[in-house]
Amino acid sequence: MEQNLRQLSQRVERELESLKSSAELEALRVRILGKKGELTAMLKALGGLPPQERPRMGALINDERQRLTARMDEAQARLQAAERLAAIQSETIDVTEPRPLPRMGSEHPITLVMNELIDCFSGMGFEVMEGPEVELDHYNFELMNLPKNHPARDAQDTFYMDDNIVLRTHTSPMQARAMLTRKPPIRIICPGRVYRADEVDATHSPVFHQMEGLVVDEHVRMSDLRGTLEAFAKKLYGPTVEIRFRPSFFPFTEPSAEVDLTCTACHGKGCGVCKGTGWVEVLGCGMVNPKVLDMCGIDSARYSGFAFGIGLERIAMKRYGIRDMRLLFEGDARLLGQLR
Ligand code: 2U9
Repeated sequence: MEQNLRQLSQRVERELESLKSSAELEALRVRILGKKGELTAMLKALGGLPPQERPRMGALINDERQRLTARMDEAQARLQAAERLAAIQSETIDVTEPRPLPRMGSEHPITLVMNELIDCFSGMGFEVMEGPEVELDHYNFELMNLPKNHPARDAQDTFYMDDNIVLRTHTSPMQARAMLTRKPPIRIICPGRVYRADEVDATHSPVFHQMEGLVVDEHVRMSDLRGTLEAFAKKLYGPTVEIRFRPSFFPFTEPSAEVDLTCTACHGKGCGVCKGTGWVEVLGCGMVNPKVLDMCGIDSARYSGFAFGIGLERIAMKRYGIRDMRLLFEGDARLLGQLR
């Protein structure tokens, strides 16, 4: 039995040297030291020896068990360390490896133009105010001097939710709210989506964007309106651009005007863009109708104001050479990607 023990011990030593994984080591541990293992079997076989040999042989087997246990623990520590290192190396990320760029989003041309206009008017001391797109008839029409029988309220132009609620047809109701809740001086711009029951074509859409501006204070004059719009035009299109006012009519302003800028494509000489006139219409404006001031709680005997309205689609289409308004609403990434 002593010889068997020595052979077992040498065999286990050899196997310990050639182990490749901690799983193999565990299998060896079970095969030698486990309940049904080879060394355990030797202990069980002690009963077959003559009684005087049993204590010495028993001690030899127990010593060998302790020694092998220690050797296996050592091997386990070594194998586990190697396995951990291999795992770390295989999981290392090469941060220098080139990879395809993720698809980037881009701002919509309307957003680009809106932000540009907000920057321009903020620089002149205007504050941005936004409000609801679903509005009371009272704010959208009545306070804007568009009484119940006014042609601009025609069902063809307005989306009525019910008798009193509409999708706002302009951002003016926001300015009415400002006048009703604040005291002059008021200097605000109201950008946002507005709705009109128009058929879709290259220049019309039932939803579009406006930015309206309102200034109310003592002694506000038409020359203030002109100076403000001239500064806006030069900031947006450069110092050589000129503006001209043409008389117009809006129920909420009196007097009213439409404003043209010199055509930036031909610098006023006349071309296809401006249909040979040298001028391009960009916005409408006027002095706030005193009736509107009074209905909005501002004393028209003391205060006056000017207002303007800019269609953002028109500016964006000119700025980016987009000929069909539908392109602005279709969300085709190929269009948006070109303007990044
Ligand atoms: C208040 C009083 C007056 C806003 C104004 C216009 C002229 C105008 C158009 C421009 C292009 C609409 O989007 S568009 O089609 N707007 O011409 N808007 S004056 O006047 C106001 C606003 C608020 C309290």
